[in-house]
Amino acid sequence: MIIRNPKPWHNERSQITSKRLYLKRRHFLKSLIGVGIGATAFSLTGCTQSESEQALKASLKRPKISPLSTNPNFSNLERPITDEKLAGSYNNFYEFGGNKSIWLKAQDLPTEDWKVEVTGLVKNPKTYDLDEIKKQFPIEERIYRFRCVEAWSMVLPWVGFPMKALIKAVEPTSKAKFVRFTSFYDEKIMPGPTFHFGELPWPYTESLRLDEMANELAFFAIGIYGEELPKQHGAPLRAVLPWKYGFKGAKSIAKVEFLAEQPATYWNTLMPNEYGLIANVNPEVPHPRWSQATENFISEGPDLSWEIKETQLYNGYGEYVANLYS
Ligand SMILES: Nc1nc2c(c(=O)[nH]1)N[C@H]1C(S)=C(S)[C@@H](COP(=O)(O)O)O[C@H]1N2
Ligand SMILES: [Mo]
Repeated sequence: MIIRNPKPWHNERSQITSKRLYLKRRHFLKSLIGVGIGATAFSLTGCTQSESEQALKASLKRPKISPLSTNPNFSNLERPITDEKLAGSYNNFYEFGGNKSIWLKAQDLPTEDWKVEVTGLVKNPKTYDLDEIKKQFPIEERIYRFRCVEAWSMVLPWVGFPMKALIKAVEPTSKAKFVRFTSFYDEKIMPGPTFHFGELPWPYTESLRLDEMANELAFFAIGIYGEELPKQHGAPLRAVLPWKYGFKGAKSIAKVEFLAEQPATYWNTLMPNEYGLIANVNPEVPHPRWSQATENFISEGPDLSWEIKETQLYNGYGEYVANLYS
């Protein structure tokens, strides 16, 4: 069993001694190399490695969210929480590029005066800003397992509120059966992946059935590691659906719409032969090009950079969601 400070990010940064920082930095570089991203994580920046590290740290330094308490039902410590710098430099955000090293490019995302329009088949449509969201909804921390369809996985401490709280506020009508999340898009600052030359179905959209959105687990994150979301993680508001593959969790959401019919989504339009709307984590349903039976858990252990683990049905959250799919 690993005994460790469960919330290192709750420490004041100023209290961290230089020795610890030094060890952490060594460890961080080691973990980057371990997962095979050492060469690429910093290669796009055109700066020295230490300049890049400073820039990465700056990108991760966000206003603290307080007061904050961890929901005891989601304090998941059977696996170590993934290192903050590792999680913040190994991302998928295709608007900013097709590899994992988009953190620097993502700093172009304009998050000032963000508005989220909640609209469609609801009694109380409303456009929220971030302050209203923080005031109106019950903000808490939840530590969730995170599983990308590419088979890497992490454990991440999100800060946010359950989607069901938004449902309660806007009151979908009886006609509403689906919800669609639309990410912010501006082609002037979002070059997209270089490996794809055809038309891409921007903006990024994702969708859930309304009963999935109303499930206890479905979460809107406004923060991670006790602070507001860094841009690379999808500031200022993104979806987190821990029983589904990571692509379902749209980043930098600008619009939430309640709909009668199932909408097209970004990935279902682009890759109709991959996973459909549901896309639950399931070891028995392989991707067309790889098995999902195991996952590569990106931990922060000093000896192992990732561990191969057996994939769990619903990513281990069956007690919450299995009844949605009987
Ligand atoms: N708008 C948008 N949202 C997105 C993506 C994206 O490319 N664009 N990638 C998805 C995928 S594939 C994953 S695995 C997660 C990654 O979240 P993270 O970088 O915060 O770990 O974001 C999801 N949300
Ligand atoms: Mo993903």
